[in-house]
Amino acid sequence: MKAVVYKSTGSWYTLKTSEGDFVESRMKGKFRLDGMRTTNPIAVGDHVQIEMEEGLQTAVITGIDDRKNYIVRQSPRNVHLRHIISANMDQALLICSCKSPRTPTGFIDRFVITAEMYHIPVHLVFNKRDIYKDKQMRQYEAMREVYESIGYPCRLVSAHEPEDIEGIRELLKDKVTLFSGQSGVGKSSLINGLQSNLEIKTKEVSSYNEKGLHTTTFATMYDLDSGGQIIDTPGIKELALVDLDSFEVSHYYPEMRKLIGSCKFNNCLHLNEPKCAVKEALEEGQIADFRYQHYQKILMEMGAH
Ligand SMILES: Nc1nc2c(ncn2[C@@H]2O[C@H](COP(=O)(O)OP(=O)(O)O)[C@@H](O)[C@H]2O)c(=O)[nH]1
Ligand SMILES: [Mg+2]
Ligand SMILES: [Zn+2]
Repeated sequence: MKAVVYKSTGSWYTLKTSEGDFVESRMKGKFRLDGMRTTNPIAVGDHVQIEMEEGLQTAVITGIDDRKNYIVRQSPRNVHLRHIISANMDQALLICSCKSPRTPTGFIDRFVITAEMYHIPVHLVFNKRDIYKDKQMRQYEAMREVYESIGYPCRLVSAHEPEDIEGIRELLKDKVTLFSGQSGVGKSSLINGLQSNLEIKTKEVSSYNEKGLHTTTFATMYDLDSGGQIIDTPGIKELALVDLDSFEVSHYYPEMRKLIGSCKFNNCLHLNEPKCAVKEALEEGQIADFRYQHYQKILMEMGAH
């Protein structure tokens, strides 16, 4: 029988079978996919084959399908290990806010770079519009102009506004969507607004929880009655860039990617090289200053200059 992974906590997985039943399940044998060393061989969103256990309510996972995509982070305990956050997503919604808390554009840029690496389309959802003043509205408009021009649709919402929730519902219909964002921006509130019977705790994130136990960082998939699935990722504060070479970073900047062939040097890092098409575009205002500043910062952290 086929099934999809909805939740994984250590060695047990909650699956939804192709017949629509939820079943607890364990893994049989070892799987290693894509030659990657992972802390979790099976992740939320994975499509698996299962066999029911004789006389029990549980199942064993006997196989796993190839992934359409997946997103990983570095294991906090071992730099060589990857933790697969989730697999087989159609899109990601990055929940942001211009207030309480303000989402830094550096955080947004790292997220969209990661999504580009794994070929996951991103929508930026700015929540808490009900508490924005003119200043925050201007900040939102400025970000929207930049991000929409490079291919990331933006929308302004409030989790308290039913019409806004309905707009998001349309966006999610019949798709598997990763919900991400820093804690406090309103992910749980939005998910509860979309599907009230889930009653996910809001304001639940406490720092000592995140440091101590890893149970709070497991992703969970939820069905929407209106069609589609949400993958909630509590506890993911920062998506550090992993498995990325300094020469590749500009490939994951859509506004730079199209210029790379026009640089004089084919190994141009777009930092101080002469006749660099990226620097020229920056000077002409075709690339946003803050986007380029984050690019410089990321390369510096990788030791590129
Ligand atoms: N004013 C306002 N507050 C919100 C909105 N969405 C969420 N909040 C509040 O922000 C806090 C954090 O929300 P929560 O959903 O737990 O954020 P999460 O950490 O991203 O899951 C809670 O106190 C919510 O009531 C919104 O659209 N407007
Ligand atoms: Mg939450
Ligand atoms: Zn260049």
